[in-house]
Amino acid sequence: MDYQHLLTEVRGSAALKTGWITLNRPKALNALNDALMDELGDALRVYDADASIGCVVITGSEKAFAAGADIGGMASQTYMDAYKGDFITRNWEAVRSVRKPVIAAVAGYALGGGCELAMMCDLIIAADTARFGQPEIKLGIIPGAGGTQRLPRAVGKAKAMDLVLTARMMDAAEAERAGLVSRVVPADRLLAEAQEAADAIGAMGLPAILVAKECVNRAYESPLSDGVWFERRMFQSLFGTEDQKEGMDAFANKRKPVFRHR
Ligand code: CO8
Repeated sequence: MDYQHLLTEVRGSAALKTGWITLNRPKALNALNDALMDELGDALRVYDADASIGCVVITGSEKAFAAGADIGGMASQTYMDAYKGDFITRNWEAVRSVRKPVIAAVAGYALGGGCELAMMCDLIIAADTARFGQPEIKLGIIPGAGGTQRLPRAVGKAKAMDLVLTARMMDAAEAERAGLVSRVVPADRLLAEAQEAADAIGAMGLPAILVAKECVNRAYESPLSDGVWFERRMFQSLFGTEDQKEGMDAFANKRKPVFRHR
């Protein structure tokens, strides 16, 4: 895939490979604009449709995962520009429609839209250099791609209010304590750690991967009783897969499963 603002590469040692996407606007600290987000949506759709891929990793540079939406591109917008041009909504939540797991590997700044992009991913692995924040209030605006909604769900109201209202940044250790990130690793281990997590996922059967992601995400969209009901039905449905037979036979016979992803 050939993009202006992204680098893409397929890597990994598991049966299902990993589709890597590196945000690549280094001079603007990977500030997000429509062109980049259109490309990101396209790359995600290509990986999602590729049967050899089990997992996607989105990363940035050592200095910035993404320092937010492109302020230069926003500065002169009027309400009508934003509304009619479908600003933010156009392709900015493409990550949400991906059925395979998406890992954000975050080093440096993940601010504003960058933090929101990371939060749209399924799990965040952070370098010890990572800094998360929703500093939009300093620009006279508020988060516009889920920051006021996903941050409180991830870290609770107290910290979310703190970050959104004061614009202060959270370092990686605080973000891990607060539950925003899954793991924190030394910066020079970040990409290897993300690949190891992706390989662990890529060793599983795809039906269970997709169903597991769907069920966990359901926890954010439904009351507990509905979510538990949905999980039970999805759990039962996996007994219709060859992978369930293979996984349990492999366990019984003390061998590694060879999943066929069906
Ligand atoms: N937009 C455009 N350019 C940016 C951005 C940005 N968000 N952030 C940094 N840059 C540019 C700088 O202008 C600078 O360019 P130049 O060299 O041409 O002057 C270059 O990147 C390097 O930046 P700095 O010199 O400022 O680097 P520092 O190390 O001194 O500071 C900071 C790094 C702290 C990250 C600082 O750049 C900063 O505060 N950036 C802005 C952070 C911010 O306010 N982010 C929120 C933006 S609003 C937003 O995200 C709305 C979200 C809407 C939804 C999005 C959905 C996904």
